[in-house]
Amino acid sequence: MSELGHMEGRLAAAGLSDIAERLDGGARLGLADGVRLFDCPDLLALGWLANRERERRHGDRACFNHNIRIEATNVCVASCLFCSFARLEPGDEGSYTMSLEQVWDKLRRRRDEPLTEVHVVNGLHPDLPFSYYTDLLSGFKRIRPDVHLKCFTAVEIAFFADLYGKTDEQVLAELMEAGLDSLPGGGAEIFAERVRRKICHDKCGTDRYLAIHRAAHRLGMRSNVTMLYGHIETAEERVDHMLRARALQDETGGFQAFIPLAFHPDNNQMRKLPAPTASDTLRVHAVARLMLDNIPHVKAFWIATGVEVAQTSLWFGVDDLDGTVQEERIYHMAGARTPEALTTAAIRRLIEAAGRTPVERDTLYNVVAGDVVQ
Ligand code: V47
Repeated sequence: MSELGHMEGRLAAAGLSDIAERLDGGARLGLADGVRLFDCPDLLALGWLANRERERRHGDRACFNHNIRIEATNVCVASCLFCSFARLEPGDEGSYTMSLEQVWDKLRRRRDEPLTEVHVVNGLHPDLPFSYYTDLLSGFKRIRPDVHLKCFTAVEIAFFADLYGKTDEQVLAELMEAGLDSLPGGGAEIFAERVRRKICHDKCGTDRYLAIHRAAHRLGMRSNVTMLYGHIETAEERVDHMLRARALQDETGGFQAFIPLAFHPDNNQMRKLPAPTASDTLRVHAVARLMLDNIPHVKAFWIATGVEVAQTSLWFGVDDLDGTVQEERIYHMAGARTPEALTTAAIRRLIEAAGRTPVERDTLYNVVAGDVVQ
């Protein structure tokens, strides 16, 4: 039997033939299809389908980014059950807020490195002036005007608007004026209201998260969208999350990447839950590739998935491994045993060893000069 014939038999046995045919005809998958994909017992059949879509878009390329992560404060007024990073009050044990000089120093120390992105995520600090954030951005641009600033989740934007008495659009416009280039995808968690009420009831809700991304796209910025999985959400709620992201993407086209984030249970209020398994992680990335026909990239954030699973995911729908990262606290405080940084050479080696072709990209997915696209 030919390999294709073998796979057709396998897809039929897994009950996925009709989905494969509809994908071939360019049809979109719906909620019930997504739930069937999650329920499918044959992980390799699911992966084969996702890999087919991945290779149609990206061939054998896998991209990564030379970036750094900065978390300027972990003081946070929100009480998300999954979070191990936040400290409620400025004086609480383990809380910190960097001075602007300390924040800028993180970039100054890497002034000569060919990094292309700074990714900033913070707690929701109740006492800082708005100028802390605008100065943070303009200071970065003074140090390295060429570096792309991907800063502040939609949840932070909503918090700034409420705290400083501005509209969401005003906040975005003023931050852009100071140097903001795009929004990261954090804060999405699970869009279904049932889950949000339980795990993150006191921060920006789903409609506002999506409205802020819509506004950012209208202002000309790009952004990402994440999904925190492996806690109390159902398969249906995962697919619903993907469909809400897909619907906004139909409107604006502004999302670049969908990023599933594996829940890490250490040191937070959901610590009794087990961490998602490797096969669940591969499944979530594969289903995302199949549901999200309009979002170009599916990213495995290697800090969250683990390096080995991130590498394997390159055959399960994933075409992007995020970046070098350098310093990461949110996952490491929640029990991640991944390294805190990878060099670009190490990421390239991982990608090549997985049988893919590494391509260094910038935040907007331009190939970085000097890298070659085959
Ligand atoms: O929104 C927090 C998640 C997110 C835990 O846009 C946790 O390129 C698992 O959004 N276990 C912030 N996850 C990080 C983020 C991100 C990461 C990489 C790339 C991009 C991008 C964005 O981290 C939060 C939350 O969903 N998170 N605590 C935890 N215990």
